Amino acid sequence: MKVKVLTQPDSYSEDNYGKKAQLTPASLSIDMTDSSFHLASPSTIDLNQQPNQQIINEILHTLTLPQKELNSKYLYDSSGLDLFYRICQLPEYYLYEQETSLLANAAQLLAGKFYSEIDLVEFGAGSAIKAQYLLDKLPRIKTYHPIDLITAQINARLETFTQRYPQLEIVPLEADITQKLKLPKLSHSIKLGLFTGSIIGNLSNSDALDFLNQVRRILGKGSYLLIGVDNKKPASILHLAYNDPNGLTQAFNLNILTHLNRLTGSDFDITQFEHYAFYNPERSRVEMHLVSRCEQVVNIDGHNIYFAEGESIHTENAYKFTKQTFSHLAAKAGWQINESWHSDNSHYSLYLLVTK
Ligand code: AVI
Repeated sequence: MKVKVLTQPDSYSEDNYGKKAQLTPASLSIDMTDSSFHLASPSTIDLNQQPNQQIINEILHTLTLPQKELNSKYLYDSSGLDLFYRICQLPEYYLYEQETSLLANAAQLLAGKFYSEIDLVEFGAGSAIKAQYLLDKLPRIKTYHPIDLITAQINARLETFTQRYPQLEIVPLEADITQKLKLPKLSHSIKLGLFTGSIIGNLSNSDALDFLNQVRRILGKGSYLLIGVDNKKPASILHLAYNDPNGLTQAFNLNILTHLNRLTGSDFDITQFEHYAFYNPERSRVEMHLVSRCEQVVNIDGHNIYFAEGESIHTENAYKFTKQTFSHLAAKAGWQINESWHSDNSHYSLYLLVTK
């Protein structure tokens, strides 16, 4: 196995909470059944960094909008990531389990579909567990390009990969997948992208379009993208998935304030905020908010942020799709559906897109 680790200084040298530090899909590709994943470094923003003025300014700006909001990237400090891993194990949070079983089916079919050598490019690779479904079944994958903000998880896995895929060349790239990416030349005749976890749902429509456009440009004409998408479904199911009775999603959401306190020295009292997640049918998305339990003032870097009782901070969107809305989005970015796999209850889908 040959391994080269590339970094992308132009995006990576920005400060740790600058534009590059978007929600890190990378951190979300985790095999909950794999006991080693906890040992790998979490692929998330380093939360213990010194705050800088740019971060504080960004937070002050979004917390003084008429609808207060926080970028969902702040959900993913190491505690947030750990809570997310645990959410993935919950039966109410069907996404993870359904996607992995679809991936196993997809890998089987792709093995009979692709007869030439393949470059596999994974956007947000995390610990590369999901890629293993493909690598196990598709020996024609000759080069694997895991892209992640931090490649520590994949690096931690290299030893296993050496034994498991002795012929595979691995070229990790440290970069934020939502920023402009520069990959080395992809030399095999089939270019296959992988983007799992329904992370596409956490992007705004325009960011999702930018992302899909960028992937098409990187992989080139005739390339494929295997992507996991969460579907529209009865609100009660979504409600349960984002309001689990164990309170893990609540803890995950509230943790953003603890993270902010550590990051900016702010004095949020998390007992004075309440997790609130609901399906917004007009926008086809689950929205997560934190609602102030009382009238209160929070101090951030010497600035007082006023909260009325019942006022919320919007912390995350998770868009849900139908085949039609997803294919429309994909088409706008130059992709069309080539194959699709749907879970038995149609709650989750995996699409193989091909460039138009
Ligand atoms: C990472 N992302 C796809 C998850 C989602 O479902 O939107 C994050 C999450 N938020 C609440 N629960 C899980």
